[in-house]
Amino acid sequence: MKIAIQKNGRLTDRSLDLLRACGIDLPQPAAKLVLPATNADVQVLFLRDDDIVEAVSTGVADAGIVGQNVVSEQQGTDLVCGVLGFGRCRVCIALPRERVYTSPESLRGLRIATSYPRVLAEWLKVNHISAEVHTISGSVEIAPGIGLADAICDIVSSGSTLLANGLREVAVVMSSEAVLVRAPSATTENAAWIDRLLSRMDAVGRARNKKYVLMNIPCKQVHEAAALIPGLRSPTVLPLEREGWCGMHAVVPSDEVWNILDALKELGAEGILVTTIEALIP
Ligand code: PRT
Ligand code: ZN
Repeated sequence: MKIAIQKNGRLTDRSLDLLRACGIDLPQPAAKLVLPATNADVQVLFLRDDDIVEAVSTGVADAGIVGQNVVSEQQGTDLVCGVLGFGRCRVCIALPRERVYTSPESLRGLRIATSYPRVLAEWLKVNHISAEVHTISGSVEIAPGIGLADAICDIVSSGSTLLANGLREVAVVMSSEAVLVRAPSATTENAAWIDRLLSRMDAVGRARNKKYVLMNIPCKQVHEAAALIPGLRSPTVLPLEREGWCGMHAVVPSDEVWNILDALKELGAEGILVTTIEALIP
């Protein structure tokens, strides 16, 4: 199996981490373009993100990890088989701070600079706006300042780049995150392998927002504690050797752990362990 990921960019580390968390052992990448796994018949191909959709659509790679924004621009949406929950951003239209914006109508007749001409043209069409789309390959955010355009359409994540260039976001053209793409020519066997990879990726994604909480608690408090840590189906409750005490375990959303710990302590819980989960298969 050949899996294409970004060689050197925002998605590289998270893509490698995800493949490793799925159980594919990958050594530290050297300067090479191909990295073989040490425990499976898998090779990771390092490409520019702009080349991943083509590599997958032509079958050079069996699968790839790339931003939905790139996939949409290159009209590869049919190749997407799953969303991966990282690399989140949005493709937005931004205007110089002083320019008035009330609705997409405010963009009529403007020159809009972008590296996403197809995605932008589609949005303008849906909104029945005619505007001039200027395709530029980088540094889009400086285009209005140097008189090259009236507005831009570019990727935004925190918004600080827009702010630094005197621009403000006025409309979201698309939301994006990293996705898994699959070769249309994949054999049944390869397609099944990629399906398994995707379910492992989902399991890793689900586990990322969860912790496993274990504790000892007086048995008479188990019912009340179960309301705090309902777990997936129900918490696990086991009798302890010491009479009147139980062991209790459950999966808990990570962002609730802090508040739940205090409440469990108040119920008399002791020896509370909070651990990470590697994968969660429902
Ligand atoms: O060299 P190669 O072609 O492979 O990389 P690249 O430079 O084209 O892409 P890269 O590494 O910048 O981004 C890869 C993918 O990460 C994108 O296609 C998106 O799917 C995703 N992503 C997530 C982002 C951002 N967040 C992001 N913030 N891609 C780019 N940015 C840019 C943004 O355009 C702005 O200029 O980062 C800058 C800072 O953003 P703010 O809003 O946080 O200031
Ligand atoms: Zn790129």
